[in-house]
Amino acid sequence: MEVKKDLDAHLLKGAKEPCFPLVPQRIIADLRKQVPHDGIVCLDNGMYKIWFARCYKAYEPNTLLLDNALASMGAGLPSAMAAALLHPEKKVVAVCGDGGFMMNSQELETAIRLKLNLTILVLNDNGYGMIKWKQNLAGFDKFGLNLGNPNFAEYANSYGIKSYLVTNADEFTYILHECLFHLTEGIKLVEVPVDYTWANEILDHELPGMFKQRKSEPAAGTEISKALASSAPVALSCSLGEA
Ligand SMILES: Cc1ncc(C[n+]2csc(CCOP(=O)(O)OP(=O)(O)O)c2C)c(N)n1
Ligand SMILES: [Mg+2]
Repeated sequence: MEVKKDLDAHLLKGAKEPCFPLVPQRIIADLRKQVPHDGIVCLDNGMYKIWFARCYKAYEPNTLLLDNALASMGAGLPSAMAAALLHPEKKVVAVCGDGGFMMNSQELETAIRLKLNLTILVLNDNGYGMIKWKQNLAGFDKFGLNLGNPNFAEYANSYGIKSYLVTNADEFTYILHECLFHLTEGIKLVEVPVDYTWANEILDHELPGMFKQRKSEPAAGTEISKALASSAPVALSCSLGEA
C-alpha cells in the first residue's frame, strides 16, 4: 500500500504545474481528465511518449496506442486515423511532436477526405526533443536538432481544418473540451507549446537517485533489474526501448 501511494504521488508530480510552455506531466493530466475512459489516444514518437507511458492511466484495453518497437516518427496521425475509422463512436486523439507531425502531416488530406472525426495535438518544442535529451545525456554539445516549423495554425487552416494555439497553461483544458465535446465533427488541430527541461531533469537525476536507494533489492535477472542496479543515467534506455 505504501509503495502504491508513493508511486501514485510520484506519477502525479507536475500534474498541476502552472508554468508555460506546459510541462508534459500537465499536458497528460489535463488530457486524461477530458478523454472518456473508452477514448483512444494515439502517440507518435518523441519525448512525450516516455511521459505518457509513465503517467497516462489507461482504464480500458487499447485506449493508449504507442509504438515502442520500431518507434517510427510519423505514425501517430495514421494510427489515430485507423482508430477513428474503426471506432467512429469514440473520441480519438493523436498526440504528435512537431518533428513527428511534420513527417506525415500530408495525411491530413486523407483524414479530411475520409470525413474522420479526430483531434490532433502537436506538442511543439521547436526541435527533436528526444534526441536533444539523448545528445545531452551522452555528453555531446547541442547540435543540429532545432526545427524551423511552419505556423501550425495557418498550415492546418490551409487544409480547411479548425486549429487552436494554446497560449497559457489553463487554456489547454478548455480547448480540449471544445474539441472533444462541442466541435465534434471533423479534424481539429491544437498546437501545444511544451518545455521538457524540468521533465528531463527528473529522468536524468531524480529517477536514477531513486533507483540507487532501492538497488539493494532489485528483481533478479531482468534487463530492468540490471538498470536499477547500475543506476547510471545511460541505463535508462534499456527500460525505455529504442526511439
Ligand atoms: C522515422 C524516424 N526517424 C527518426 C527517429 C529517431 N527519433 C526518435 S524521437 C525523435 C525526435 C522526435 O521529435 P518530435 O516529434 O518533435 O518530438 P519531441 O521529442 O520533440 O517531443 C527522433 C528524431 C525515429 N524514431 N523515427
Ligand atoms: Mg519536438
